[in-house]
Amino acid sequence: MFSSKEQFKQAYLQKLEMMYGKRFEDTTVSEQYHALGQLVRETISTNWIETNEKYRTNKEKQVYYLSIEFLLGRLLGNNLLNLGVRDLCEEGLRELGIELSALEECEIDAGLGNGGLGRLAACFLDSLATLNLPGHGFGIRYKHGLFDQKIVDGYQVELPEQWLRHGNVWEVKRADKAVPVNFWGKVESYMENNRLRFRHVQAETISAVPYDMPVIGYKTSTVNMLRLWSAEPAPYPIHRDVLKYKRDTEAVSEFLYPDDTNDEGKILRLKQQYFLVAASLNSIIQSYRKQHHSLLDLHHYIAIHINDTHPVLAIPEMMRILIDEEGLGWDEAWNITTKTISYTNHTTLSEALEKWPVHIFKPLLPRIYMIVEEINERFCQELWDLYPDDWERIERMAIISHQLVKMAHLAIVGTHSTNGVAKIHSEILKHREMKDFYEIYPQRFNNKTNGITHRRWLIKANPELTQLITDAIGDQWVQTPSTLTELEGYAKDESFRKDLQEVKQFRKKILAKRIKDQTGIVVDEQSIFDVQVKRLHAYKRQLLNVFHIMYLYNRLKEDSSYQIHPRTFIFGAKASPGYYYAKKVIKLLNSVADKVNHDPKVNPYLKVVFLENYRVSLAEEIIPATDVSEQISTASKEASGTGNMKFMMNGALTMGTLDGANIEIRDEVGAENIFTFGLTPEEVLNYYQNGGYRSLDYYHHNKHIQTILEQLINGFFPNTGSDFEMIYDSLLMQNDEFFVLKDFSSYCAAQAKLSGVYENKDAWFEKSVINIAKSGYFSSDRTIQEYADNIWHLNKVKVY
Ligand code: 26Q
Repeated sequence: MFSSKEQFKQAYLQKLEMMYGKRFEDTTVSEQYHALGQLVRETISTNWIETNEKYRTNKEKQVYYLSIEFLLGRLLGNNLLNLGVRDLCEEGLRELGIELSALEECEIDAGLGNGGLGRLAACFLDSLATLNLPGHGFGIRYKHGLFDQKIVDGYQVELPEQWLRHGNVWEVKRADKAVPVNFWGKVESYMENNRLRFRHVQAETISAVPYDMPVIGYKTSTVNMLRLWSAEPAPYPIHRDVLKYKRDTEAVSEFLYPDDTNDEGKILRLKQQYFLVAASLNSIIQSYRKQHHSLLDLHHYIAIHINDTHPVLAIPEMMRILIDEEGLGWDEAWNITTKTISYTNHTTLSEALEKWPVHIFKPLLPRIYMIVEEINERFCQELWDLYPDDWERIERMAIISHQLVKMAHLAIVGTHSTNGVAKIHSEILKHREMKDFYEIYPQRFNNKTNGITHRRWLIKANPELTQLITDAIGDQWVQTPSTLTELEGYAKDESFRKDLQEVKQFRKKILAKRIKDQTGIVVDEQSIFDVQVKRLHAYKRQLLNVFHIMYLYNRLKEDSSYQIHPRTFIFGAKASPGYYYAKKVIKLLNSVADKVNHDPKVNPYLKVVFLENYRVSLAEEIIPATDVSEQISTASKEASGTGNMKFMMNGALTMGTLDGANIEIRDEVGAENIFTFGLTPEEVLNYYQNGGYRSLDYYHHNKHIQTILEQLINGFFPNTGSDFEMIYDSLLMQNDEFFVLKDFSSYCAAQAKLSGVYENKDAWFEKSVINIAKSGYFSSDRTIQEYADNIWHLNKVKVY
């Protein structure tokens, strides 16, 4: 890397002038950003090559993490941090009159994901490289990431995202490594050496072109790879309508699909999934073949992980390659495939489990469909042997039934490991959602509680807190985040708590400025910053949060002696464009904000802010400034949550239900250092199973609820017409599927308790210290080490 500041400055100036053919003084900030990015990428290329060489010559086992999403965010700041040259560059640039932060702001987030699942994939890449584990990501190079959100008159408007408009300095196109991917056509059978064989003919072939990005470990020479595939026309298209072919081809990697569980069965999405899988497997097996003679022990050298069911076609695709192209028999191929591939489940919401109609699947992927049918038939035969005559069970568990292909069933049957993402979630999988499968494959099921990279979410996002921690306990926690527990001793240290309070205050000031600049709203920096930022979903219950705000508003209005500690409620949330209900909740959030922010009577106590276009880079500003982290999903519905961990690590206290990883957070910090409320997962599941909840009762017996619900429809919010009728109906006519009314009182009580604690800063910051001290467990380094040890069986590889 750069040996000194002077050497860096010299290299940087040279790069800048060479790239743009003008004098440094005449370059724009954007050019300065691109030059720095390129310089960094070139500087690590030796390590990148060496890492690859090492893996290849030592025949190290490698894992390939297949994911339809990688929510990377910005890369410059993180890469400099991981290379250990951030400070040096910052100082060097400053001497040239350049602020590093201004260059960082030039970078557009790589927003190739919807939320948790995509961000988890990004954190995992960071941990793999940092732990010197041979692991690479495979994904799609969408031309447009998740839509940009604007709020107009309180309504969400979506604009196409354009992260590539100024190019991407971190990628290298490898046109020579393009691979073909086949769709449509038909399957022919033929005899060869007395064996029945199959080939896919008359297919439409498109080309998958890889763009590779380096994944740089923290203070290590390891540089792994993220390979993103772009769909391009094949070199010699034989087509009647070449223009249509080009358009259809490019459409495959044009857009990231927004997470929309109601909007099933889009053919282009299935095309994307197979495109990712076919391109990745082709490339993995090609490079394996260069080193090894036999495919029979492939699983000793390669692990393939599928991030949810989106890449589940890796199973039949691998079977196809082994059987049709390599000439293996079914049983040999099945043995290798199941021993190579493993699967993570991220949801138990049954409506979110992927199912593809046969009439879409079969014509698009005829050979793959045949293989899935064969897998299904063999599986059903096994079930028949185990449970003779139990038709009901076999129908329930089949991979294909009622003309639908059930992707989660294929994933469990075709892999050696199925894991959930938090303890409670893994238990629900075993004992409820996937109970039948657990009964026949108990050894396949396991838990890997999610984690987050403390490098981006603490060291980079919150340098002030990082310094404070290091001043107190030294810096070994940076390499070994579990040692953050040494901070526990400082919970009772008054001067440490004071310093922590100052850091929080400083970060709140920065966020307050951002809020002012973006929305014009002036917030009280002494108020409690109460934050809920995440995708908008009914089960995440942003609605419960809004109702609490309306409750406070109503009480302040009706009773002038009612006093509360001032609070600023901050929201960020994107709704899937077709998710009508979620969009109404966004409108409601903005209507409440309007009402509250313009009412002088409640204004000293309440402010509501909706920050538009929530994304990774905005999260990095919000999270360090947060006092209260809202994690209030209906118990049993949020598989894990990972935002909860980011907030905790930055000293926020959690207001949460006993759901997902909140439960493990409580177990770590102790019940006195978290605010919990509401139904337990067991209670929720029991209500679903046995009934017994009547939302109308809560409406009739609670006057606060009554007032709030009436306000939705009685003109209380000007110019909203019938906007909120759907919300009203979902609560009263459809019996409140997510128990908003049921949990309301318990939520308000927990919030009142929290307010009380905040009055006593000593008590509050004591809890805050404990939260930071116990957050080390939630580092993705711990999670990834568990995957490496128990699922992938990978060894660390030191490059130098
Ligand atoms: C489905 C159909 C059509 C188009 C898109 C989709 C789609 C896309 C993305 C469905 C789901 C997703 C993403 C799901 C997700 O982010 N799940 C979250 O994963 C986190 C990481 O494990 C958990 O912490 C969260 O609890 C879980 O909700």
